[in-house]
Amino acid sequence: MEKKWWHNQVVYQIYPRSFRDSNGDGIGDLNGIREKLGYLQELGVQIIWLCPVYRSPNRDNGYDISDYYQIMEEFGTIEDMYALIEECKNHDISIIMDLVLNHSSDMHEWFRESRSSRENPYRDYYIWKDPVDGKEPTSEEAFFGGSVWEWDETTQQYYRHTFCREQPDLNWNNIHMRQELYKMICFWMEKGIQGFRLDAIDRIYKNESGYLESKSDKIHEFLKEMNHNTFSTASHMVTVGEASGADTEEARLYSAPDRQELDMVFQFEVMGIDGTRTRDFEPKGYTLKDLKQVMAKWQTELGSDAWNSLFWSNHDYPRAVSRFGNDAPEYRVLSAKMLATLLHGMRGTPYIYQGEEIGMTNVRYSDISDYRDIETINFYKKKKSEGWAEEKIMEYVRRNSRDNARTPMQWDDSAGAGFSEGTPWIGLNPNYTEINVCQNRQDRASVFYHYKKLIELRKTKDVLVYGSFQMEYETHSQIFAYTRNYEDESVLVICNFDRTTCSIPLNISVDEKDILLSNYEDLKKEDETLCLRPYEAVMIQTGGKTI
Ligand code: TEU
Ligand code: CA
Repeated sequence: MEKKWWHNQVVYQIYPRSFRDSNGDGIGDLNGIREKLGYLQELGVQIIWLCPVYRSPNRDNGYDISDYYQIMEEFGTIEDMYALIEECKNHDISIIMDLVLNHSSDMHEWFRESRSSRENPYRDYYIWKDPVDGKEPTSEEAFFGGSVWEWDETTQQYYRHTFCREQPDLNWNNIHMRQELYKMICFWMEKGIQGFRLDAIDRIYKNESGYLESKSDKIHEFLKEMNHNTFSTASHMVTVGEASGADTEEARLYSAPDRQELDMVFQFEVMGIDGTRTRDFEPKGYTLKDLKQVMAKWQTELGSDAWNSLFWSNHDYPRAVSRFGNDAPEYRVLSAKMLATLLHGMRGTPYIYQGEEIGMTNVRYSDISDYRDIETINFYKKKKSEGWAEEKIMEYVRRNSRDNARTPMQWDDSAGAGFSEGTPWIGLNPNYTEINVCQNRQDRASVFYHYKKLIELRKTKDVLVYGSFQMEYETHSQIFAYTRNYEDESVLVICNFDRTTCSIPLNISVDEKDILLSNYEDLKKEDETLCLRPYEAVMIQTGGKTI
């Protein structure tokens, strides 16, 4: 396969609102990100993905854009953005921007025009429909609650919004609308942006009846057209599409290089495995075997010509260590390192969500008024109206809320956690006094140094990047292990997903110097048995020998 500059790197995802506030108004900003580039460079990060920083009324924290060419006032100015782009170059860091192309804000000029009259030239930039049998044209439910159709009194039609009502869906069937988007993408490319993350890209196509078709050839047609008009006009671009429901075959259609659409997709098969944020936030039981099966499938079925994106969390999901590891004080560091080892040893490009590299956890706010996320608040209101008990709703909220990932980055143990000198827009996780960057940097055994080592390893060991993937101990219920093979190199990754100790047969001799990385100080091995302690993770170079 043709090697690409981003194959052996990681992407660090920044949620600007919660990263670093440089002027004390409680809201993270662009100058705050600029201040912290040295930190990211020390970690070994060479690509950052910025969640939306465009002008926005913030109904959905920047995912509702009112001007694609301007910066959100709270985040700074366009000059601050240029300064950030410049400073990133000095730190050898490329920037990926978020592209929200399924919808705009209802405050966008196009939508204001569009809703003003049926004859307006911008009318067709959005999806307007007459009632069908006196009702909404389709019965689809919006992501953040209610129907996807909103009645407009002035022009006596419905407009469609897949997310909240202030996020009207753009009409991709209109070529002029598409061309406006391509022009905007080229604008940012000319400014020095080296990649894009395409928000909800599997939702852009709506058919004649206004119904969303997430598996349509049309999406691929549009992406080819976009690629041709934008990304492919420069050589150094990297793109990742959010296609949450994609299966391996669709992911290949999006990301196989010869198709010239995108470089990678985010698929959410692991994200939904326990029912988090699926319908009514209803929890779903799953076992480690289920998780193994899903992850192994993506490793092997994507084929040798397409590329995976690897992630345990993002700004839309609870914290990885609280969800897939164990955030109890005695296991937090161990399990955070274990999860990192498992993921970064796999084939694909790993994404690190801010704070993950220091082992940040979910938050447990006591009251609904502490939450900021529109999805969480709408869920609360809905369940209240259905008569659910307060404590039950709050239990669901705490487990599912996107705000778990959106609490401010914990830099140090000072009053504002080093995030802000003012009052943060959303409450700090009280554990910032123990879990923070400063503490992590002082401790050579911290989660931070473990991530740093993993990032380094992927840059030096081709086997971790291009090696084939082979499951080991496949049916084991608490061990997740695999081998990577490339030319005459082999690496074995073994992770214990449980807090109990367990032994497995290992019939190769392992020397201290073969251990590339571990979250314990030594290896506990007796004859041909390897004893794995709680959440133990070890990456061993086996030099072509199989176990
Ligand atoms: O998320 C899209 C989205 O809602 C799905 O991926 C969803 O998370 C998944 O299908 C779960 O069922 C993006 C952004 O990441 C999110 O923050 C925005 O709120 C949303 O788009 C709207 O722009
Ligand atoms: Ca600020």
